[in-house]
Amino acid sequence: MTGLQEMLGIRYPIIQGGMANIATGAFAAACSDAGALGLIGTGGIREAEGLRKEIHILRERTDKPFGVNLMLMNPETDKMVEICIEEKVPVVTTGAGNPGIYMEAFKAAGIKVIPVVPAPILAKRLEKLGADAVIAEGCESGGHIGEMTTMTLVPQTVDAISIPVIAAGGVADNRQMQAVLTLGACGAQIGTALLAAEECPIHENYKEAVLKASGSDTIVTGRIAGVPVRVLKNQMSREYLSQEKAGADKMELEKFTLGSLRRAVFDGDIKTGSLMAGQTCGQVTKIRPVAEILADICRGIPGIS
Ligand code: TUI
Repeated sequence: MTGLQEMLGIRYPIIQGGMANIATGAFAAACSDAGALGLIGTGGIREAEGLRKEIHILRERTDKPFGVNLMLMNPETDKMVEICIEEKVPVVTTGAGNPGIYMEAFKAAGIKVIPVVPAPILAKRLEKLGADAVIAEGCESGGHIGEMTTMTLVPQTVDAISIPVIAAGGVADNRQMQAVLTLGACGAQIGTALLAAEECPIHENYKEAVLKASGSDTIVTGRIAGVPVRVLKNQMSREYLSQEKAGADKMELEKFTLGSLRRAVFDGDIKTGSLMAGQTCGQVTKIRPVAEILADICRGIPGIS
């Protein structure tokens, strides 16, 4: 046991990434059932009540612990916080911003709060505000990322705070799991490796693209003009980068990417869609059930039954 299993009531020290548009109630239920902490991702939910629906779907399918990942750039976040409290969600993780203003409300409701942090300084601030743990996410991850790598971020965050640290970014197999435990993490958050899960609800074309990709097939868009996001190289991301380099402003680029994640996830448009994926895509080579992926990552780790 690493302590994370006890803290969250789960079999494996693994949290499923709260991937926007992908981490539905049904997928989170499959991950919780298989022994991880499943998360419902709010990044793609347009109206707050949609979150309540996903929570109900999850609860119909499993009675295992789960959480909600609040993507803080979502304009519906205030309402979603209320819904998490009303629905007595056991764990909330946050991403893409500082959840400081919500901490008191979560604590008062007895909800465990685990913010995703891209830097040790933010981990320190959130520890003071009562975070129960943090997820230190390195820039190997897919989607919105910070500057630091997992290799540097995890040990520096472990040294900076006394609450548990969960590693994210670059963990997709047993060696990487052992490595982040060595760096002082008590577990890992897994996103990219779960894109290839049988139960993962993304379009077949997206899955195929992840299976085919090598570790050097991702790029980061938005470093100059917007929000840094790691995606697979394709027509869309190459075009974005060249427009960005040519000096396009944030508004123009936003127009260009509008709806692109949904196009990838739902329509399987692998040319003009945003296929978010981390650098571990180079290790993901077959479609397997979630239970098998988790068991493989955790094989041989002490205290796992
Ligand atoms: O949030 C993520 N990954 C995401 S969110 C997302 S949806 C999206 N779609 C289009 C454009 C942008 C996002 C896809 N992937 N990971 C957690 C994460 N949080 N990464 C970085 C951060 C972060 C950044 C700044 C957390 C806190 C933060 O704080 C700044 C501050 O206010 O101190």
